[in-house]
Amino acid sequence: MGDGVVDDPQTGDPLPAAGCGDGVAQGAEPCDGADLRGSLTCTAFDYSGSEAVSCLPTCAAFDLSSCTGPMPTCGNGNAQQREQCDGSDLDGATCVTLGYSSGALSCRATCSFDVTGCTSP
Ligand SMILES: [Ca+2]
Ligand SMILES: [Ca+2]
Repeated sequence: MGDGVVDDPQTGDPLPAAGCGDGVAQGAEPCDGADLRGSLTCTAFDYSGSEAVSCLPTCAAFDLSSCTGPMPTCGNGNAQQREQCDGSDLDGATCVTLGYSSGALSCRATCSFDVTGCTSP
């Protein structure tokens, strides 16, 4: 107490500082490593396949690259509902907004972000 470190109210032990890569989704992070704020599968994002969802290394968005099966509205060029993107419509996202330093963000045929063109921080 009083040392500027947030203590766990249950145990009194210092909590790890918030940040990406500590494996705990805090603050604005939708996910961090294996912490997805719950057990999520692709069906939660309207895919028909029930593969497991993972997290981008930047903690800025879910990694839906493993998701298969059509989304009801994927392919019409308009990112809507649970689609991260659709065709050339990236819904305003860029590599930078996803936590990368630069690069060209693209969209998979399955309407999830393709960050392979992004440069890591
Ligand atoms: Ca974190
Ligand atoms: Ca769409």
